[in-house]
Amino acid sequence: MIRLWHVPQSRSFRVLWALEEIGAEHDVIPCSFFDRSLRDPDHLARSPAGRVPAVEIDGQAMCESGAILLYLAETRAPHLRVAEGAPGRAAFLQALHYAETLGAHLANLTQQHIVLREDWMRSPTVMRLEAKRLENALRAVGPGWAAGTFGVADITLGYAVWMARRFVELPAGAAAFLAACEARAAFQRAVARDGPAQIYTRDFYAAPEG
Ligand SMILES: N[C@@H](CCC(=O)N[C@@H](CS)C(=O)NCC(=O)O)C(=O)O
Repeated sequence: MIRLWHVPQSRSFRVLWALEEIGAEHDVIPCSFFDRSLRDPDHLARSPAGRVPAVEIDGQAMCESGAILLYLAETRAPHLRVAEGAPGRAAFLQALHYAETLGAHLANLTQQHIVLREDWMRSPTVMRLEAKRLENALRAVGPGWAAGTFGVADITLGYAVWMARRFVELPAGAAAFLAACEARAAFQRAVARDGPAQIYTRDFYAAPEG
């Protein structure tokens, strides 16, 4: 049995979506950023930084979403990854990790717009710069970008683009890529199971004029 500690809209959505794609039996343990449960010693034993996702899988704890997705593919769904030595492996790895380039800007924008609650704490310059850098990074993403066929790299990227639409107008290629992700039945099932919004309560967070 796989157990997933999950906060709606967070990176644990990547794992939720992957589990739906695979059809693997699992339990979801809903968590909150607001009740300090992620700082409990039990949770810190699973995730030393006190974050989500955390999983128990095959008798071990894991807490890095990219590693969890790759492990799930290797152990349960080889069609969702490109194997070592197979054609397309380099593009697959590139896409899997390019999601982190997008993720760095998303984390900064989330911190500026949402985590910092008072205007005096925020930097309009950082908000504009991060939105611009996110938009530029998104220009590399297009339909079938990851490896030609759908796999876990599309999940890491798809989640990032899904979040990015709250901060920037998506370039055409990224919008088409997201539309393909959103059309997947497994994505729709994961959205239905995600839970009430905890992070993003607005559809769009515009950068301040400057
Ligand atoms: N590299 C980790 C990052 C995990 C992470 O930062 N998760 C965020 C939610 S998206 C979190 O739990 N934040 C809570 C905190 O920082 O206290 C991954 O991809 O799984």
